[in-house]
Amino acid sequence: VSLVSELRRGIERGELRLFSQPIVDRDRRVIGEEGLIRWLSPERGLVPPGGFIPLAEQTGIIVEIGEWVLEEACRVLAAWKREPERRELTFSVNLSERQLRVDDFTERVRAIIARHGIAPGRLKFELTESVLHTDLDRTIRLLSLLRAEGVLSSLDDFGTGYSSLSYLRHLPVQQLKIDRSFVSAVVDDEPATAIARTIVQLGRTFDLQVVAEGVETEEQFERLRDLGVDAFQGFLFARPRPVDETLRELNSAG
Ligand code: G
Ligand code: G
Ligand code: MN
Ligand code: NA
Repeated sequence: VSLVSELRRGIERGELRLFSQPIVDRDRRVIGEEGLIRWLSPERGLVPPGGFIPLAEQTGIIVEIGEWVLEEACRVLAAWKREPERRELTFSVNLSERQLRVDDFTERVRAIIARHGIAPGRLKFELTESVLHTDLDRTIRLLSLLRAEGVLSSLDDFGTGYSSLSYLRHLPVQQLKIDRSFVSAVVDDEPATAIARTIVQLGRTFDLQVVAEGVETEEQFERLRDLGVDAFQGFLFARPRPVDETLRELNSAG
């Protein structure tokens, strides 16, 4: 059996799992979570996204996977809405370029949000700079439509793409995520520190929240906080875990 047909069958059998990882503010208070998909395959075990997302993108299966992720995200947000301590949290969903190319993408997003009765401003889409390479005008239009609905957008893995920075003037995003490669080097590498500092300045200029991802040590956290980074994500604070675990914690905390 090919990996594609295994994946198709796995989706039918409900083998996808949504994990999530907290994002914290400068005082380490949780302000949101990022959804991170895994595939729990009976044959292959817990497959990380790198093991099937590229294939899903090539074959278009990512569109179906993306809808499922969005459903899960909205399910979580609907549960949080009932909790005074969590109702303000955002949930971020990674978006592949392919998903943006679906004709009625924004209508579908709107419909799922409405069906779950969640506040659009709690949902955030993470896009990499690669989505800017094809049909930038359309991407800008879609993100503007989402923004008009209240949905937030973020540029993920920021600093690793080959895009011109001029698009930042036109792109309706509200957040930049400093790529892990700069974060892991920030303590003893001056160029990485300079890049992180530059991203913070860009964020200030364009009024965007700046998040550092992949924070693993206290030293990195302190350094990035000194640079002015607004929010942080990484193993130092918490590892990704199944969203159902977080919802169970919520229920048992009652
Ligand atoms: O959890 P992990 O670090 O292995 O995730 C690796 C990458 O997989 C993430 O950076 C993200 O870009 C991608 N990814 C994770 N979950 C999703 C998802 O739900 N949809 C898409 N399109 N990509 C995802
Ligand atoms: O969307 P994106 O590809 O940026 O997803 C972030 C990835 O980084 C996820 O796969 C997640 O599991 C992983 N990750 C999250 N925190 C850390 C960390 O502190 N260190 C490392 N090495 N990876 C992390
Ligand atoms: Mn991401
Ligand atoms: Na990232």
